[in-house]
Amino acid sequence: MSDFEVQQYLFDLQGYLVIEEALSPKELATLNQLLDAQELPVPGKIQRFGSAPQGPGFLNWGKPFCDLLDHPQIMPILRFRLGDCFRLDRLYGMYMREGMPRGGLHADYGATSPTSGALPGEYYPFRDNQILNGFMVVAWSLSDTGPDYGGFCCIPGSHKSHFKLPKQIADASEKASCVVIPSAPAGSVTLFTEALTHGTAAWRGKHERRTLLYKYCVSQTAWTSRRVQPPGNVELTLRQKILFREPADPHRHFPSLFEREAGGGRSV
Ligand SMILES: O=C(O)CCC(=O)C(=O)O
Ligand SMILES: [Fe+2]
Repeated sequence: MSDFEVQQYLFDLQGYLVIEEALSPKELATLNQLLDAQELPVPGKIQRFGSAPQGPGFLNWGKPFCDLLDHPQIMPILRFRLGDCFRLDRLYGMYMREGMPRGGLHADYGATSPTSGALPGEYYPFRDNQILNGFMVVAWSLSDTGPDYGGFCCIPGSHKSHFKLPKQIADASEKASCVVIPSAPAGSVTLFTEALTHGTAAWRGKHERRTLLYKYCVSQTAWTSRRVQPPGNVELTLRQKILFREPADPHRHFPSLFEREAGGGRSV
């Protein structure tokens, strides 16, 4: 079995996947330095920074943030989930300091979602060995997160659940054995489907939590009517530019990200 087959299997099984050492030590250090240079306020009630759509968000903070848009470590997995044509829908960073409380568990698709009236299977359709689920989150860890610290938490396998999240679990997620905080050391990337029931665990780390979240969806779908703007000061590649296009039908009205002309190369 290739690494890719293992990643594919585990992603489908769990609804999320952590790839460690996805960033080189140099990439990681550069991103952290650029973030330090922003001199953001100490994290408090607001846990987010650099959000978009409200302009380009943190993409305006330098090319290294744009290089993550189509980083080679994530493209094959996104392609398996979203097909050849997908867009960047929104992004934000999360930062937390010691003692910050947890957030609520939630899912954007499936039994627990606000749209739980959707027909069974629509939130996670599986056809002809293709899983095209609407939204994927790519979360880059710029500092260590995991069971000893807090951060991203989820209920593995819940993207396929047919039942709504019980209130008992939602009210005390920190005590529920089905909720896990995956270990995602600095430099790793966590990919998850928005159909997964997930949330933010309280932060116990002495160090600051720093995660960059990029959210992608199939080209014909959008979360809001607002769009992430391309950064003003960084020249994007042809392929990166495609990620900013308006929603449209795949292939017919929205180009593939994996054609040679898009700079992706057919084997990516
Ligand atoms: O990483 C986290 O703390 C949770 C993020 C989240 O809820 C999301 O991306 O939808
Ligand atoms: Fe979420």
